[in-house]
Amino acid sequence: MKRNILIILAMVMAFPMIGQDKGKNDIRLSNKEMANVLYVMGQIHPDGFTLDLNTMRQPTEGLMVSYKETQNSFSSKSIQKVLKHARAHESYVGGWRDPETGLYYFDSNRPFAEDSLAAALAFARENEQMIVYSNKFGISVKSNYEQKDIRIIYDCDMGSSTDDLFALMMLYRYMDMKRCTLLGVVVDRMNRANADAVDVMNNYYGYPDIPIGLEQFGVKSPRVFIPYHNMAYARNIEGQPLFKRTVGDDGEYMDGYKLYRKLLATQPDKSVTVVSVGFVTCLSRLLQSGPDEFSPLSGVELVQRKVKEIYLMGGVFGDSFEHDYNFTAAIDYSLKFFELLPKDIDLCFSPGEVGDPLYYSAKQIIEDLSWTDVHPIKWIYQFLVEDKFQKMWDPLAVINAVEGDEAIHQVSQRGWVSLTPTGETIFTPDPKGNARYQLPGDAEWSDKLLKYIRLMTIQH
Ligand SMILES: [Ca+2]
Repeated sequence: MKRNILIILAMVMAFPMIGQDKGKNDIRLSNKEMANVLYVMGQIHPDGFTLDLNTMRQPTEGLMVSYKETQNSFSSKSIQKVLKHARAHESYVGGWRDPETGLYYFDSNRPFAEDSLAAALAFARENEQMIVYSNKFGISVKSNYEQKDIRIIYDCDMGSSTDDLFALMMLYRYMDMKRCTLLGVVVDRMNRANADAVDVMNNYYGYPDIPIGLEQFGVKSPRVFIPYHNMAYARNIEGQPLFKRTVGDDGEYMDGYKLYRKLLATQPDKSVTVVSVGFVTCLSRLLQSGPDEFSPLSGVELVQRKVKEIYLMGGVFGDSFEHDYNFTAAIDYSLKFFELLPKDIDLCFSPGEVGDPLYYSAKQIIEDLSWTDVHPIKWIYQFLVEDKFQKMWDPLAVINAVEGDEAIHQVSQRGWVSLTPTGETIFTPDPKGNARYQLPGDAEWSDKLLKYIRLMTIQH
């Protein structure tokens, strides 16, 4: 009996990465022997483990959610109950140690495919579980979030870096999970091709009717990192358009600031969250606007009444010497934005240095989109760039806006931010201030955040 347990443990330890062998194991263990194995597994893996009882392997793919029925099963005594449940269900047992109490918990797990995060989260919520665990990425996704009425206008400089596309992808995923409503997308980089790219994304991700606005008088000839503006017009070998669009070649886009006015006018007071990950040109023109067909209010009055908070990708704070791009590239608009913005609107800045370590390589992007041959972001990496990486700056503002400060490594104390004519952002601490900024995380935090974004990429 002892020999069997030792053999099994040696297998589990020697081949933890081989999870594909679905055949049942030849060595059959009694409940008592299996309980011993699980107990020892817990001792060997203080940070947790998952074991497929059929293969005696630790799975390397899939999402895991614990069943409510085996909740609060800790110590060796409860293993039999967990084992019985697991054998009657999918035969997965997980173990983890609660760092607060020091108790080691065992539970019966239900597996989900790695690309079924929304379903796994829904099951976790039904089962009152706090997390969904990804075997592939080794990260936990919080499931016990509060479902809030978050109404977002996403304002981006689509058409240069691909992080704007990934941040938009995250917003669709959050909508799939009913965590926010995307009211509209404002493109603050001129050229209708950039708005057409958003039209493609809306259609690809199943939200074809989200309105799109486009900047008409913004930054002249801004820097372009990856010239993907022709993505919307890609065709297959037969000459047919690859991607569906709603607006199409003949349609028109409303001026960006006008779309802001139209959307804000119909929203409840203090209900709108703006996520601005490009230039603030449309926001600046909105603040300078007067009454129109959508609202009798001036731009400043409309923003003051309807906008609750703004998450901004940009700014340089603390010891960082990095040059800010988003504010300085449109400095006249940026100065007006800071001057006119009502002081009671909350601001949270995501400086470049927070997203700098989140390198999403072209190879990983292609790999994570291997579930399809035709995808707008994949197209860019297949045909325009081969080996560039992309720093995931913009998704950090989106994650913060939807999931709150706890999803970010740390945010600064409150204060006021002002902008100098040379583009410096000056932070003055004050508990009554309207602004805070994200602080960079350590390597482990950055790695986990990138894996979280990758997990969102593989959903479909
Ligand atoms: Ca951007």
